[in-house]
Amino acid sequence: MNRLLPIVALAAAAIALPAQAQFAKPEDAIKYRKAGFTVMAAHFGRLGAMANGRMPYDAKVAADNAAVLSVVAGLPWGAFGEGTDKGETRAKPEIWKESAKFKDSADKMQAEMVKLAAAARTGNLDNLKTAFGPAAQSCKACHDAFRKD
Ligand code: ASC
Repeated sequence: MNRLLPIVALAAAAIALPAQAQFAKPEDAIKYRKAGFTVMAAHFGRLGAMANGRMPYDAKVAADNAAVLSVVAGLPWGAFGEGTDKGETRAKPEIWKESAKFKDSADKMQAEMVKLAAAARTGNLDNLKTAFGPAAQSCKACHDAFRKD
């Protein structure tokens, strides 16, 4: 799994790009991107629990969770297409008004998740802790700027 990770990440990036055209309805895209963030929250939460000592550190569990994150982090972005600003969403209009800034934030988060996965693969808890903070910050920065509440 670990040796395949760069290939898996590239594949995820490649399928994420044309994803926008793959949704029949805006609601489907909204549901898809929310699902991606929900999956991320589950896996990121486990890493946070280990980094903060709320869950015993297990190097393999950490590496597996981070590997999932580094792939799923590439998926939601193709689902912010036209017409997906309304409906069951907390997405702010700034996503579409400041799309370059939004893309930078999304890219930053993905880069942090790749770094987190690399840190997790070292099997060292201190490395995981070091990478976790900036990764969490990259989630928060985007939420603060682009998500309601
Ligand atoms: C999580 C989660 C988020 C981020 C964010 C980090 O575990 O669900 O949205 O971390 O709270 O600041």
